Amino acid sequence: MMDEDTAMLIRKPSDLRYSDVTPKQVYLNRRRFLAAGTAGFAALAQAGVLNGVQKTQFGSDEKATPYKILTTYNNYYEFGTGKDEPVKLARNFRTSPWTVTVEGEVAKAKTLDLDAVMKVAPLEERIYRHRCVEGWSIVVPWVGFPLNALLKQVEPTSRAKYVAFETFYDPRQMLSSRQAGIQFPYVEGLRMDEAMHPLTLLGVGIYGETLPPQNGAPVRLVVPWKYGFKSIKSIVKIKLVEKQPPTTWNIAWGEAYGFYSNVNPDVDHPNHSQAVEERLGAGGLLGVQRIKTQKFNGYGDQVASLYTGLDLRKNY
Ligand SMILES: Nc1nc2c(c(=O)[nH]1)N[C@H]1C(S)=C(S)[C@@H](COP(=O)(O)O)O[C@H]1N2
Ligand SMILES: [Mo]
Repeated sequence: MMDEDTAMLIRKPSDLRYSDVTPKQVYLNRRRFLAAGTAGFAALAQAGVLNGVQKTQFGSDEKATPYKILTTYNNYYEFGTGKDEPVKLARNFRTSPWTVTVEGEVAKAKTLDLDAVMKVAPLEERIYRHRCVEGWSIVVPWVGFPLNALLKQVEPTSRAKYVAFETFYDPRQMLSSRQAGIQFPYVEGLRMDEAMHPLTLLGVGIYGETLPPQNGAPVRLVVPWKYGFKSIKSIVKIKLVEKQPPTTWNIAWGEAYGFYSNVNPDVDHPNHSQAVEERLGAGGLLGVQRIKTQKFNGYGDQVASLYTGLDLRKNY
């Protein structure tokens, strides 16, 4: 855990030069600032709200987990190893300016700023189940677009077999690897066909607003049929590669965290049964509901064919 000195380093004084899109908390702070008559930032009045989001039918029958739970119970080790820490320690995380570089086995490598990321494809709402390997689950109304829209833009070469992702890392704003117990920058990977699958999203918001820092602002991966740790937050680099890339949790504990990490109730984690899960906020006020975990987190009809002929016990 963190001592006070570390916390001081991480909590930078709030900086009012954020550009156009601003996480809700910053926006609200600024509103209070405005109300106090300190300075004029009227142009930022719409910050936080994402306009023109296409409502889809996707998952609309699911009951979304309340915003309060999604934004106060988080795994984001760069900002603390406790679920309640990221909301506090990521509060002043600087996510503007931001760029995402897409490179490697592509004909047209490019670096996009956040405005360009937002214009890759129309923003859609997708309500997805999310299952953490630790045994809790949530239902998230994401805003984002299929990752394949971005990958097609850079024109993958025939050698592109995997996609490697990397999270931003700044030791002045984040924990050290030693403090967190995992290697930074956080890295993840997908097989090319998984990355191109229409369910796989680049997420830029929840509940119609930009991502709060603790949820992986400004842009993160969302892979709903895999355990939560595959959905890497605050992405700065996407590299198309020939060989299966290393992944942070696999490096930390290989027997527990495989490359595939498809949700599978038949294959247990050494410390956690994967047969059941606790759905947060579904059992009344702050309560949880114990439910059976579904293979591929219930998305098997759409993704099982990706794994035909693959031993999912060996390739956990
Ligand atoms: N960079 C980074 N990405 C990360 C993590 C992390 O610690 N660092 N935690 C993962 C885990 S274990 C989960 S369950 C989800 C949690 O996402 P949420 O906080 O939006 O629910 O983020 C994933 N992405
Ligand atoms: Mo997780």
